[in-house]
Order: sequence, then structure tokens, then C-alpha cells
Amino acid sequence: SVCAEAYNPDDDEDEDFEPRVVHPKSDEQRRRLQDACRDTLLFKTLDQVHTRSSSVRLLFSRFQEQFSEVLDGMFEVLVKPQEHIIDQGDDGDNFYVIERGVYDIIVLINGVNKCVGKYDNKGSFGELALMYNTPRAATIVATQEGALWGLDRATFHRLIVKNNAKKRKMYEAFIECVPLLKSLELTERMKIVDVVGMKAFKDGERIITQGDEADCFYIVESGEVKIMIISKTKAGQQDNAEVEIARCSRGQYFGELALVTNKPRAASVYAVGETKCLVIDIQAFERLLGSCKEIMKRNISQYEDQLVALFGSSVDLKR
Ligand code: 1OR
Ligand code: 1OR
Repeated sequence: SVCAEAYNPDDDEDEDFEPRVVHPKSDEQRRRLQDACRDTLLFKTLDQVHTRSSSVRLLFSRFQEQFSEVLDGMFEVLVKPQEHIIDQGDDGDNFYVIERGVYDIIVLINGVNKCVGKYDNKGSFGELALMYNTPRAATIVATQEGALWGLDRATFHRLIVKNNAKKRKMYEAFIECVPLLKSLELTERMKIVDVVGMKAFKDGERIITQGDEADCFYIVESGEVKIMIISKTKAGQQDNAEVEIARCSRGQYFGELALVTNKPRAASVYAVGETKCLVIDIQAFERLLGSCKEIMKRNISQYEDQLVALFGSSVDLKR
């Protein structure tokens, strides 16, 4: 059960005076909530939007303030097996972040309900209807007992959607110069911007681990990454050392292979120096980058040739 109280901060210098919703939480709940939201891409830009020209400390506190408003506004939802969290065609009420549970994504295609994907104990959904004021684009069904964190429409609007215009302005120039996205319409590119998160990595930090299951795709915004592989072919004969096979810098992408082939990550990826990447989750990737897949596949076919040249075999791609 949830209890909500209206809260009106006197010192809020925001333009709007909408009451702020606070759902009280125990320390334990708040800890679980913070864990669940740590990788929520839509919350990964709250800080970026206000950051450019002010002092670092100011920015940091602005981010903390916004993030804690988001956390305050969230409420716990326990779900039962077969429960419909969202029904396609409905009006949007809440945005959801997954704490645990498995959720099928079902879309009506040519009059038939088809399962097009699932969320497995992580991720978030329900942003589209709230962002674009459209009917729910998919049905989301819990396949087992689970727990979600909901954020109501008004709070989502005030804290997330209102930042979209700034976010678009901020990333427009960059996104326009990403070669992969050239073939998309401007409006399609801006829809990508609406849902991306920006993640910063320290020098040497591992971004992708070879063999892991994949759930997102990356575009380098600044800095550089190196791609390292432990070759199966090579490992059979020699040691298990990682070999550098490629680098990506501003405007280039990585992490597409596992999403396109439905296989584990084929290589590990590390930051070289301070690096920032745009991150797109697999559902947004499927929804918004479908028409870019041909370009990616063409580039993937070149990986095979390079692999043969490097290791004398391309078995790694044929698993
Ligand atoms: P929403 O508010 O429209 C349903 O409510 C949610 O399902 C939606 O926001 C997304 O967060 C989520 N197409 C549309 N919505 C999707 C999709 C999706 N996947 C998850 N959602 N596609 C599936 C991509 C794997 C494209 C299907 C053709
Ligand atoms: P991923 O999802 O498999 C690791 O996660 C990423 O590293 C992968 O997507 C690609 O984006 C990238 N050449 C260039 N880039 C590669 C290669 C590659 N393998 C993975 N990535 N190869 C050719 C080596 C000379 C190796 C192919 C197995």
C-alpha cells in the first residue's frame, strides 16, 4: 500500500509550481529503489542537461536534487504472475523501473498478439505514452511474481519530459555527425536522443565483457574505447591473453554485434582515457535503429575477414 502526500517546497526556484509528490519509504525500500534506478537510462541525463556552463559543484547538487525528486516520486508495485502492467492502446498513467521479475513485451501485429521481447530482471518501460501523449504501444505482462517502481505521469513530465527539448538541443549537433544514423529522418534521430542515456567511464574501465548477455548499444561521444578479444581459435593453441582488435572514437558505435546476432558479447570493450558514451537499450535499438541494421550487418561481414586475417579462422562469429 502506498500513501502520497503533497509537498510544496518554498525554496524551489523552478518556473512551475506544481505540487511535488512524495511517497515515503523505509531505508530498506530506498536502498532497493536506488539500486534499481542506478542504470535507468532516462535518469542518466538529468545531470547532463544542466551541466555545461555552471560550476561542477552546482551541477552535482542540481543532479542530486532532481534525482532525489524522482526517487521521492516513485512508489513500489508488487506484481503477480500473468498480471498485465500495461495494455496496448490504453492511456499512459505511469512509467516503470524494474526491480525484479520477468516481463513479456507483446505487440499486436496484423491482428495477432506477438511476443516481441522481454525484460529480464532489469530495464524500464512505459515512457512512450507519457513522452509523446500516445496510446500505449505494447502490452507488458509479468510472467512471474515481481516488483516494480512506478513514477506517475505528472512527475515524469515535470522531471523527465521537460528536459527533452534541452536534451535534443544538446545532442543534436553530435547525433547529426554519427555516420550510422545518416539515413534516418531528423525526427527519428531526435526520438533516439529522447531515450538515450549518457554514461561516463574512467580510463581502463570495462564497458562490455566478452561472453556476457547483451542489453544495450553504445555510441562514443568523447574519448576512445579499445576492443579486446580472447580468441577461441587462438586460445585452443596458446594462452588466453586478450588481443586488441580495434578502437572506436567520437561518432563510432560498438556493442551492436550481440544485438544483431542474438549471441553473447563477442569481445570486451575498455575505455581509453575518460570516455563518454550514449547508451541505447535493446528495445529502443530494435524500435528505432531497425533501418540501420543493414549497414551494421555489412560492417559485421568485414569483421569476419579481419578475423581470418588475424587468427586464420572466423569460428568466433559462427558459434
Ligand atoms: P508505452 O508507454 O507505449 C508500452 O507502453 C511500453 O512498452 C512502451 O512505452 C515501451 O516502453 C515498451 N515498441 C513499443 N514499445 C515497446 C517496445 C516496442 N518494446 C518495449 N516497449 N518494440 C519492441 C522492441 C523489442 C517494437 C515492436 C514493433
Ligand atoms: P558485441 O555486442 O559483441 C563487443 O560486444 C563489441 O566489440 C561488438 O559487439 C562489436 O561492436 C565489437 N572487429 C571490430 N569490432 C568488433 C569485433 C571485430 N568483434 C567485436 N567487435 N572483430 C574483427 C577482429 C579483427 C572480431 C569479430 C569476432
